[in-house]
Amino acid sequence: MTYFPEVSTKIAYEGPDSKNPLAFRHYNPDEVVEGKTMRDHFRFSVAYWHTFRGMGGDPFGPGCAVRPWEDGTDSVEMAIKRVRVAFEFMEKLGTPYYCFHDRDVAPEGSNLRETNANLDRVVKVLKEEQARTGIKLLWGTANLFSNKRFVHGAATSPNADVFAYAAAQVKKALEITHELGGENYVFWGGREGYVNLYNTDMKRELDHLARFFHLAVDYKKQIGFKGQFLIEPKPKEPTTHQYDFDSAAVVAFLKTYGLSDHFKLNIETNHATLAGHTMMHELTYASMHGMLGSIDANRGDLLLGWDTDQFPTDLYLTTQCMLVILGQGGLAPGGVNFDAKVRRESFEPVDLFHAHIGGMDAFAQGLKIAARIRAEGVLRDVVKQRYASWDSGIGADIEAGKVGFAELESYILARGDAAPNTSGRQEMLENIINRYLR
Ligand code: XUL
Ligand code: CO
Repeated sequence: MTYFPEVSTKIAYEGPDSKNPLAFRHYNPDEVVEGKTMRDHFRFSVAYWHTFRGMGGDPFGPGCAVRPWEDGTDSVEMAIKRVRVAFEFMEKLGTPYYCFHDRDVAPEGSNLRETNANLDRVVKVLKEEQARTGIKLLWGTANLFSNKRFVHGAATSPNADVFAYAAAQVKKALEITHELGGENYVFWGGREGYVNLYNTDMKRELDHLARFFHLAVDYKKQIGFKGQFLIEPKPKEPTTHQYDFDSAAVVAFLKTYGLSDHFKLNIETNHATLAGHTMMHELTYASMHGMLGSIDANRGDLLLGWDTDQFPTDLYLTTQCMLVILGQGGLAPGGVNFDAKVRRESFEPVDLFHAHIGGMDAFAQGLKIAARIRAEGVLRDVVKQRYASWDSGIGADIEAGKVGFAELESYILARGDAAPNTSGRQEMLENIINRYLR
């Protein structure tokens, strides 16, 4: 039985000159760049929710995706069949990982006990398919936002019972992620945030969120789960003020509440742009704190300005991502998860292949470009030179904490003025980057 007859074998690497739209032109899993194979650099992952649950619905109309395997039910039997579809797709595509929310893979029952039983039946099949194909779980997560009980949030709900429900749900999600050998576990804020301060005790909600994370850390230890915990920042949507606004807000939150040793960040491109940042900014901020753990690769449509979750194809973007990722020596145990969906107009199953192939190739090309830039050391040398005044003399004394305001005043009084600045050379540097962009 094949669910994707239009792709008869595994997508192959055919090299940059290939004109075959169902082949990789840059992603060559065994090719070594900076001492590591492309497979290990990226640890590419398919997002179960977009790729196997997304039907292309939008606020103006229902989904119109053609998915011949769907029988229109939300039954456990359909969920199990969908697992087979998913693994056939991922095997043909050659992605070594996938990610899911609990509710993507199995339907809710009429109470938590039934819901968990549904999940257990599907997890058994996920495990079977993982063993059959060697495809692994990059991360699991819990959907704490779709059900109406989460209308006011989950861990930050004003209703303590909802907090308890969310805790029970994450407990189970951690257990199944552990059982499936998941290498990370993600907390995306969902509805953790607020719309109006007239009805919101922000301090109390943030305290509860921190309590929730501490409980998760405790439970992780209790069950011996060794995966990395990740928080995924997002500034808005669905609430006006999402608590995990951006990298800086999340790092500050984690440090404030004594959680920073237990979490890293999962940075998503379209969330970065919604926060008014570039992806490179968000990655750099997390990385400089030693807290860049994984990425959700996608892009927004800057003309629309909401979370459009498109597949990444922009080489500047992927080059910038790879400059930061190479700069910190890689992402493992994290990876590059395509939190991206095909456009509503791209409704055929084969479009799922085109989308992922394009994203993987754009990252592979970005990796090769970034590696060439790094090999020639252009940016490194410019930055080093730009900060040279800190390497000796008064700069080194300031950094070493050897001088205070009085000494600095004497220093400037003796010199009369600060040494002249040098140009930032932004345009020259942008031109240099273009030289590598091929
Ligand atoms: C929402 C989003 C989520 C998380 C996982 O914008 O990115 O899908 O990645 O909950
Ligand atoms: Co995401």
